[in-house]
Parts: sequence; structure tokens; C-alpha cells
Amino acid sequence: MADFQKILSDNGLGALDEGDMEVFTPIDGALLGKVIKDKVSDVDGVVAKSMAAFDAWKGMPAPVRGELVRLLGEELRASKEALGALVTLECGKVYSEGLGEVQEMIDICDFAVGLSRQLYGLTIASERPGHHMRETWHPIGPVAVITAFNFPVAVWSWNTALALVCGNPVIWKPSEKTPLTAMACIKIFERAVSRFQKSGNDCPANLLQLLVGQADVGQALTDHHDVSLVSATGSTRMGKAVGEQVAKRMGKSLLELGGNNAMIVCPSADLEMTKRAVLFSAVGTAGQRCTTLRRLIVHKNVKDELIASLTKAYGSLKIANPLEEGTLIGPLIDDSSFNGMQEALRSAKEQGGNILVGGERVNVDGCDDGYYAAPALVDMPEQSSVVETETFAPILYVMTYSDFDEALAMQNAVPQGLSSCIFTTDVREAEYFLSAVGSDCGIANVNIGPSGAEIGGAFGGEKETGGGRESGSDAWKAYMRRQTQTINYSRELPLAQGVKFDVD
Ligand code: UN1
Repeated sequence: MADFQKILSDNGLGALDEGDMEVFTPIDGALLGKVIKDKVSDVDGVVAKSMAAFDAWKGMPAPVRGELVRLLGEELRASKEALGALVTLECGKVYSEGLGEVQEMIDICDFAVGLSRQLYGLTIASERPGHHMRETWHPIGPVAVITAFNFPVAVWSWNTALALVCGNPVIWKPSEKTPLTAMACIKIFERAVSRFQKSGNDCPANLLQLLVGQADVGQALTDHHDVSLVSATGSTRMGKAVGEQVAKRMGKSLLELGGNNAMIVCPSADLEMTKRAVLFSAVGTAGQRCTTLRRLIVHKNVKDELIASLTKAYGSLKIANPLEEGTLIGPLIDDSSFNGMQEALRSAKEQGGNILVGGERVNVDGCDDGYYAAPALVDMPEQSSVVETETFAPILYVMTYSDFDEALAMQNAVPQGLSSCIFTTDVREAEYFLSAVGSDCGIANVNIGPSGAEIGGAFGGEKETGGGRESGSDAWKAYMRRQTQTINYSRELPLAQGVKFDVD
């Protein structure tokens, strides 16, 4: 427990004993502290403050807004180890991945700083003499960011870095399982704000506000008519509710929901590379990424060899305390996650599946109340209903194919559409997979697993994944409103489409 206290205090989190919401670490189930829960009745006030912040921030030049994000990136660099350890402590991912998560935050800050000078619009040719047209992007308003436990801080930063340079304040509702990392980020952000102010910039109060609480608080935020954009990451069930609520009031939503990501392994694949990619993407983060590999669609000619090497590798994975050096797999977030995994494995067996390795609870010394699970590899006779469902745990279902079209059809035949990949050295297969008639997912990779995307690309997926795009490319456009402008610099007033409307 001593180490845990040090991690908390390194993040400026002192005594956490005043609140009514208990926070546990998945590492050994210990209570980390109690935090004060916000209530539904707090939401109106928070949104009003956000509106006031918006009034000031939207008029600030974008490159100046970028300066605040640059300072946030610097503060994150300085806090990388401390925050990385807290991520590990609160959500259970191994320390190297905790650090990776903070690196992802630093990367998006760098990206957003550059973006603050590149919020480009268009000039458009007008059909009328003495006229020109422009398309300009303006700040949209308060952005609600609802995040999940598995990337407790990176997903917030993707949204926040972009929202801020785009001129919007942020209200953050983190997962009720991970409020401490959020509280630590608020402190980091406050340090960036104070440096920003010290160098002579005006910074409105409440540019970033935190709402710690249960789903009811998230719902009140989602329903609020002054929240211009709701960016929500989580299950498809949650996303459907959010999407519906926001649509009812004609608000905008950006949804990052469940994935059910597949890898097609072709006869020409480099099997050693394939094995390594499968391991990172199927068992890394204990199977708790939305991009986790959940379906392996392998050609019958290479199946035995690949499965033999995977089964062997699965047997030698270090499952232990995620703070311990060399650990590859930490705990699941909680008991209900472990129970969900067991239930899925039972269904898989009922549907004709054969568990090749794993699935059981693993006892880790000194971590009795942590839910550690051995990643499971399950041979399935077909892509039955359990395979079509996302279970947020390390279960990899293996299906066999004999012809490429069949593999592709299987890959696309699930309700989710986040990430996908193919292992092949045949350029025709690779290009076909990436073509309009290939993978139907938001992310499609060749000779790389489905997880671990860089921030430079737009991140998100189709179908039940929700259709939203975050982080790189032009994902920033979701955080702005588009304005089409027509300017008449002539002395006439011609109408478009040649319409005449002459008045004496
Ligand atoms: C998530 O699991 O919610 O591509 C996000 C990845 C990470 C982000 C995952 N960069 O796996």
C-alpha cells in the first residue's frame, strides 16, 4: 500500500477520505480513497460556467489557444512517469502501457499546437460577378467528454487538445472507475493555465471542468441544450442512449463505441510476425482496448502452425502486478468484467467452441482481490453469436477459412466496425482488403495488428462503433461549426441561379 500512496502523492492527490464515492485499484482490490461525487443538480451550474468560458475563449486567436495546449504538452512531459504510474494503479494496465498512454497525450498536444495555425477553410468560386465565397470554421461551444476506464486519460486528451485549439471549453465526465487519473489531469491542466497567464495571456476560468459521478450525471450533461458536442467513448449500449438523447435536442455527438476487431491470416503471411502481432493486440491491456483483437480468421493451411505457436506463447505470458517490471498482463478492471469473461467462455463452449488455452483466474501473490485472468484462445466452428458480441476481456476466437472472399465476408459480418487487419505478403490480397469492397471498418491495417494506432490518423469506426472520428487527420472539424460566407464586392445585386426579382 505504501507504493500506492506514493503514486497518489506524486500526482498531487493527498488525503482522499472526504468523499462519498469509493475508488479501488484493480491491482489488489484495495481502496485508494473516497472522492466527492457531483450530483445531477450540479450540472446546470457547470454548463453555465462553461458557456461563460466559451464567450471569452472563442474570440482568442487560435494560435494563442494553441499556446495553452503547448504548455499542457510540456506539463504532461514533466508528469509522464507519475501520471503513467497512476494510470496503471487505477485501471491496471502495465506500466509501459501507462507511459504509452501519457505519450499519446503528449503527441496529441503537439498535433493540436500545429493545428492551431492550420484550421483551414476554403475559398469557393462564386457564379456571380464581383462576389466570392468562403468556408470558415468557428468554435462550436461547450464540449462534453465522456470517457471509459480503459484509456482513462488519453481519450480525454484527444478531445480536449482539439476542442481547446478549436475554441471550445470542455466538461469532462470520466468513468466512475477512474476519477483519480482525471483529478490528476486537472492539476496538470491548472499548471499549464497558470504558466499561460503568467506569460500575459488572458485565460477564462472554467475552460476545463470535471464532473465526477455516475451515469446519471453523464446523462444530465448529454441532455443539456447548451452542450454543443457530446463526445462519448464506451459500450455500444451507452453510445446508443447518448446518441439518441443528443439527437432529440438536435445536438451533435461523436461516438467511439465497441469494436470486434479481426485479423485475417493468409497463406503467405509471415507467421512469426503474425504471432507477435496477435499477442500484443489480443492479450495486451488484458484485452481491454476497444481495438483489441477478438477474432482470428486464419487460412486452413497455416492454422495448425500458427495455433501451435500461439498456444505455446499464451502459456508463457507473465500475468502479474502491472507495476512489476516484465509483466505483460495485469488485472481485469473488476469482478464483473471477470464474470463477463466466464460467461462468454461458457457460451462459446455451448456454441461448439474448444478452449485451447487460458480462461481461468490466476492468483497473483499479494493481489488476492485482483481479478487476473489467463488470456483465452478459443477455436470456434463458425462465427456464432458469442463471437459477434464484444466481451471486454482477453478472449480470442479462432475461425478457419479456405477462400479469401469467405474470410472477408466473415470479417465484415459483425455489427461493429472499428479496426481490422490482414497478414499477407500478397499485394493483391492486401490491396483488395483496403479497397471499397474490402474491410468495412474505420481502421484497416496490413501486417500490423488492429490495436495501438498513432494519433496522426482519424480514430474511430463504422456501424455500431458509432461513426465518430477523433484525434488526427481532419477530426478537428467535429469540434467546430462550418460557416459558408458569400461576399459581394460589386455595386450590383445579382441573384444566384439567374433569378430576376426586380423592384422599381
Ligand atoms: C480505446 O481502446 O479506447 O489504437 C482506444 C489503440 C489506442 C487507442 C485505443 N491508440 O489501441
